[in-house]
Amino acid sequence: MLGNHESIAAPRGVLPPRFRAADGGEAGSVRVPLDGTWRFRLFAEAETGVSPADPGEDWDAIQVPGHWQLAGAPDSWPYGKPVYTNMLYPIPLDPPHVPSANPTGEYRRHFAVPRGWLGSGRVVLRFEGVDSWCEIAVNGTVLAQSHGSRLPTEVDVTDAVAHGVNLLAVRVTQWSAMTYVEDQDQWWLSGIYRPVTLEHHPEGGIGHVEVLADYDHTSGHGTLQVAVEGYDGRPHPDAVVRIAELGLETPAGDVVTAAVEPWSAEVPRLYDVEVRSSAQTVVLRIGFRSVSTAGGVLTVNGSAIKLYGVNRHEFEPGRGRAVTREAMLADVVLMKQHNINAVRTSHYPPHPHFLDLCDEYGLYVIDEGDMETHGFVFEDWVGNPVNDPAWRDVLVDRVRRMVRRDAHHPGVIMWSLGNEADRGCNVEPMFAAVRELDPTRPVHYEADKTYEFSDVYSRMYPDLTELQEMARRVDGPQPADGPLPTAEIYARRMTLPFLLCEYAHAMGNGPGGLTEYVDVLDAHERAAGGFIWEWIDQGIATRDVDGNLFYGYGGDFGEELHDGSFVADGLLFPDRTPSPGLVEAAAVYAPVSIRQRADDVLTVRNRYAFRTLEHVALRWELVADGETVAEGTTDLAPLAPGQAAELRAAEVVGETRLPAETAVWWVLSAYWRPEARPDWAAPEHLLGRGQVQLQSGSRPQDATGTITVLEDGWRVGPLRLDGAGRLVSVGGTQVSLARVDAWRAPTENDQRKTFTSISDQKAWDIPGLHRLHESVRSVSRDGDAVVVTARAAGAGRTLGFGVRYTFRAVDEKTADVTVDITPQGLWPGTLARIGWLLALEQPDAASVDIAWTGQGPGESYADSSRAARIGRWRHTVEQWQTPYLNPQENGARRGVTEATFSLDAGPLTLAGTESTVGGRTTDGVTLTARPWSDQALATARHPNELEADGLLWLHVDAAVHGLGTAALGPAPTPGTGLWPTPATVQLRITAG
Ligand code: IPT
Repeated sequence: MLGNHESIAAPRGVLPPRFRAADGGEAGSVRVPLDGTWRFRLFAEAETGVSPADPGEDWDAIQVPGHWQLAGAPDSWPYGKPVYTNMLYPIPLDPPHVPSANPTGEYRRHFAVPRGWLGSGRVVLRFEGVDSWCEIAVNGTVLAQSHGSRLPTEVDVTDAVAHGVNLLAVRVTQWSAMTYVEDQDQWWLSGIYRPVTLEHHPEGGIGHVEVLADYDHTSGHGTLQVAVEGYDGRPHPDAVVRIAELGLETPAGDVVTAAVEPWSAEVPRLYDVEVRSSAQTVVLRIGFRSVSTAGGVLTVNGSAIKLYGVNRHEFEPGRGRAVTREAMLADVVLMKQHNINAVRTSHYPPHPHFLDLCDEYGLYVIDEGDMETHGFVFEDWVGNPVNDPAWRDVLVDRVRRMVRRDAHHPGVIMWSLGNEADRGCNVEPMFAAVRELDPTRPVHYEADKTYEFSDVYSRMYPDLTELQEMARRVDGPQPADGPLPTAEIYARRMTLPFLLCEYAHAMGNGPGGLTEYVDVLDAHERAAGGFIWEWIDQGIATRDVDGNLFYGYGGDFGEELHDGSFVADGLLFPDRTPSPGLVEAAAVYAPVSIRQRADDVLTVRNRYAFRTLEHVALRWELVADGETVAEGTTDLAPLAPGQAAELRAAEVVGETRLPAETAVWWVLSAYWRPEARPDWAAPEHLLGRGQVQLQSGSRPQDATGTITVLEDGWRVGPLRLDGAGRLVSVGGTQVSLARVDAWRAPTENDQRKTFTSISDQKAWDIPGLHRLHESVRSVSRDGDAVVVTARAAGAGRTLGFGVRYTFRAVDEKTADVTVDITPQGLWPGTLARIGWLLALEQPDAASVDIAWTGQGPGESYADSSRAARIGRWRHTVEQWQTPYLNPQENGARRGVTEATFSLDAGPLTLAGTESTVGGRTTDGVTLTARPWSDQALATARHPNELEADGLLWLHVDAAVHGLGTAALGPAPTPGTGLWPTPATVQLRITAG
């Protein structure tokens, strides 16, 4: 009956798939964990020559669950190293064959069968996940061969075990025929990486439970039908179903109705359902809810919902996909804390405990099948298993196992057949199998562009124009992505709700443009929302030659083929520290939207689908010069879902007078009322925030101090210029470089060509912005000012900037500087920044303190600025650095009106700042400070390679280019990109 790891066959010797009750959900000791230390030996080929009867007494010890490649991480790599490829297969494309050199792990452990299990019912081994193919033997007899790395396997071992000690032997190959259908964008990691349990299936026990818990929003009634199977797969003859809380008790299979509270991600109301037979009791936590796509709108409980989602791979930097419960809980809590309400389990069913948490905390889930064949794209999909009948049973088996395992979870609102596997003859039977097992949930499949086998029209990474068209159902007669086979297919597609299963590629510094995307999704009923790609950077903890820890990506482990840092594209850093991108996502996804409507008006909108804003407290602040000078709470009518109210500053702040002559902002923040606040939310958890500037700061008095002519230059307040007009010192601090700048260390988004133009990096390379030189043309005295004119251009190039510096003294310690910059010539594209660059001599620049006023506290960019708010902040230069796994531009602070740096020579203050770009003047500048140059930042491959160079590098910019998501998606939109245009930076410098 058995084959081998190259067989294209569904698993053999295994039990039919069944549901998974949460831990503790099955009464009595029916599960014994077999996790812990096992014996292990790694072989070079699948035919290891080791008998399954060999107990491996003198082999190595290894921890199960775990991947063998990470057994010693981050310090040693005793069993090979991880390999990262995105679409590419790391083996020749030759299905079902794999290389003979095929790392294969032999696992051994002993186990005892608990007293009382033998002689009544069955004894079963359960594996939650083994990557990629395994052969399972007990006491020397091979019982099963299985695969489906992210799916469970159960084997009946009753007839093979005895009282006393039994030997379990598992052979696991890294490569198998199944590798061809598991080509997800992630690390190739092998082994028994999810838990293993020994279980008892008592005679007459509960084998499988199917829950139908529907909710009728018109009547407020729930309908419950719980179908129960015995372990033999047949309807259970005498199972009883009870919900104590509702006073319900009924034979299994019967339909009962009762007035209930519905489940939603907003209010995740669960009920305990007890399923009892004479032999066994199982408790499930269920939720009453309905899902529908009728009318082309995705609804839950009758209301249109928006999925403010993320794509989640399972990942821990030292453990790969062998994730702990703590990490699963951390993910769910972090999602809730960042206003995320949905998760696509990209691209496979997760550890089942994750779904228990989604039910409990309230997250909508698209549960995705374990199938991706992306690497066939390089062969124009020739040979794709999805279009080969030989693979049909394998692929149908996979979706059946997912649905059977997970269908009782209220959080799961949609099934997905898999990812990036194109179309073909096996899609229909997969779709039909899901539909047959569960007619209640919509099915998602993005990769077949006819969407014949999908209940939603799902897309990845379209640009805004296309998104707008799709959201409005006005795609032209033929869609942009190629003609569809028939008019009927096209017409049907138009009737489906629309969603973005991936968008806003969060690689490196980004995503930019989230607000623009979500505004379109919010504005159109057809749009069911979207899922940011992706949740967490999959950087693997490793060490450099000096023993410093860093997070490795593709290419750091000696792979012959790899896809570099494409694996580091999450909203969380590998250690689960939120990146600025996640902080921004929290602001954009906030359930209470607070946006500027007019100069002094904010609109508050309830974005919940079900809740009023009764649980929300609104707090206002008046912020003058960064300092909160008045604050209070304001009452708001409990807006119904979708409703909005306009608030005018004067009405909210009442009698409070605006302080004179300073910049004044009105900030409005929404928090949980204490009595309504759930456990996962901290008191300061923001449900929404908005701000408007009510008053501009007044310009500082004109500088009237005198300048001193020296033998070899000029003294202007604290500034020293040499005879050639170069700034050589500020107070007691030497200036190593001062010139205009227009470049940045390219982000990964900057590096990619967008769909329509050259990459930004290329647009900056052509004029040589990364090697600007400034040549002074004139130095002169103009009344009380020293005026220096210059031209800056890239070595080897002609394009450049006309520059005019005006220096004026205020007094001994203070001077005003105006830098006027005029791009000259015809430019190929954008600029990275436009402003003044200073490199100041300052040992240990990282620990310099910065006290500043502006939009903070974190970094922000023109198209990623919703999370920033006006305030007065304090950081070190080090804290201004964001350690993207692949170093690149980071750390910009916008709207900075004042900043004081604690230099060795005394405090240095930049104040009275103002920027003019394209004729428009605003308060403040964009400020960036680093202990290394942009060149060093661009050259480093990992943050641990960056070394302070004894200088404090300061960018004082009039503007900085937005971020966009061109690594996979559009570049910054015209409103947030920086195109060559005259700019002025104005600042007052005080030293001492
Ligand atoms: C898309 C994949 O679905 C996802 O797994 C990931 O690889 C992402 O790209 C890139 O980070 S597919 C792409 C061709 C649109």
